[in-house]
Amino acid sequence: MYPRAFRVDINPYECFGVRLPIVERMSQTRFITLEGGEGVGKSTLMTGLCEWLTQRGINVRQTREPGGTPIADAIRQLFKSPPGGEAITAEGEALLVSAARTQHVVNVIRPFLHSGNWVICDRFADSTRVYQGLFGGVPLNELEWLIKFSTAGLEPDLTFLLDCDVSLSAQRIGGRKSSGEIAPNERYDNAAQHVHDRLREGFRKVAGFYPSRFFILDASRSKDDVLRQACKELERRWQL
Ligand code: ATM
Repeated sequence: MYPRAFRVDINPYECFGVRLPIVERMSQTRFITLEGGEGVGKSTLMTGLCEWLTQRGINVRQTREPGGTPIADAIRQLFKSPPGGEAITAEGEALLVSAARTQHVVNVIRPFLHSGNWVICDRFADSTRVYQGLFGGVPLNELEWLIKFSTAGLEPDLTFLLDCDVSLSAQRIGGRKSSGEIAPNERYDNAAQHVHDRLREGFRKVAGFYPSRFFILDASRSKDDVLRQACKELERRWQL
């Protein structure tokens, strides 16, 4: 099995076997990430989760990668539309997203968590493991070092992987693009189905490396159903 980053698991709801009261349980901030290919419904789930948590009195901030700070947003632009038609290597991509990530972690994610907010991030290091690692061919052990360096060891408490058949997500993207709701993504839009299949397989594989952190959602269900599955998992994990 792929080596799991070192981490001490402590049950935050118990102290010497005594269950903490609800207020203390809810004051514990959480870092949640959403992962999956394009068109699986990450943005819709983000909106639903933020509303659901806010209704429970939890301060929640949403963000995304690459991006989230002015420098990281500039890197996102460079990453998504490389200038001069120059092909970027997978190693170059890994370094770019890592540079964006360190800005994001230090200037946005950690300060939000420290000031009592939960943070939900659309994509994080698992996207690097999949896009630049399993798909792009950068050895995972090298990426792991880069991820640890750029995050200073910050790991999500929970990652929702939205998983569905590639033909369904392609259909959803096609609809949103023709209605002008989303801009075309030059990098993966025109890729053949087998590319998207490999990305999907990559996400499922990475989820297998971290079984206790990942929760796989069946993204072929309706958006209400997907949100229900996710909220149920939040309730189960953290007794919200
Ligand atoms: P969206 O935010 O529109 O999903 O685009 C971000 C792109 O960046 C996405 N490409 N597609 N599809 C995935 C890619 N990406 C990486 O390749 N590595 C990363 O580490 C991250 C965070 C994103």
